[in-house]
Amino acid sequence: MNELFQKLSDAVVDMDEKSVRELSHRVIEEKVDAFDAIDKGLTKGMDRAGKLFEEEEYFVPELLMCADAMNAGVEILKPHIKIKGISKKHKAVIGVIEGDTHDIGKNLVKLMLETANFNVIDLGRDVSPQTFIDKAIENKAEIIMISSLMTTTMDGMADVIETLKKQGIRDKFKVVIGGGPVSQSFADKIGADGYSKDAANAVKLCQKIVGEEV
Ligand code: B12
Repeated sequence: MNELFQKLSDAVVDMDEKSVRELSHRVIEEKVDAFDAIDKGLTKGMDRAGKLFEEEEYFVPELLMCADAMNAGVEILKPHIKIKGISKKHKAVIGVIEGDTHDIGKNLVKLMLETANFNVIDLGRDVSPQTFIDKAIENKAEIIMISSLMTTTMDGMADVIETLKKQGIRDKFKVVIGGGPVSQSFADKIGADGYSKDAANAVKLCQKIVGEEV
């Protein structure tokens, strides 16, 4: 692994925004892959911070500072990501399900999709099932993308699909889900069209869904 990735990951864990900025500029100068730097460096650091939170070594303020450090790096690297894009702009709506305010992962998925030329409408967090549907209709989106980080909120994803069925419009949209407690078997159980464990694979999945595999 590139030593810069490890350093980026460490700097996120250390809440060291200044180092994250410097290292991100080095990534660009040294022509290291920007996407890998986000995926294997910054995101890895956020995952490690998450584990420290679970071990009660870090608390909410620390996590928020880690997230700020991670985002500072993402902003610098974003314009340098090279993903083979799709030819025309397919539309997706994305949001975090009702009751849930964890949006770091959702923001990364959105960023990667936009880099691949998707037109992504961000509904934010704590989004009700009906809002997902209303916004998808309003924006003529092809894909509804739902994120959930909590076992207590993930059933809201099933509500989106059930409501689509009740309203007779299930076949108008592809529903793609993701987030910590979500799995392929959960996606199958609720009848979602796709699941991805991370942002990189979410792009491949959506490209496949719109029939523009690259
Ligand atoms: C950061 C964090 C926070 C931050 C959130 C900041 C923010 N703006 O998002 C803060 C400190 C605010 C927070 C608050 C809370 N948190 Co919290 N938090 C976390 C933590 C540590 C990391 C999550 C994260 O950002 N990971 C990094 C990102 C990059 O990864 P990710 O989200 O998984 O996303 C990737 C993939 O999952 C996927 N993906 C994500 N979404 C989607 C969507 C689609 C469509 C697709 C295809 C893919 C995809 O791609 C992403 C990128 O690769 C997790 C623990 C963990 N290890 O997950 C707990 C965790 C999720 N939190 C938890 C809890 C309980 C809370 C609180 C209730 C705590 C409290 N008592 O106040 C509140 C929640 C308030 C609310 N109602 O939402 C629990 C949830 C437990 C459960 N019930 O399941 C966890 C699991 C910690 C734990 N073990 O206790 N939290």
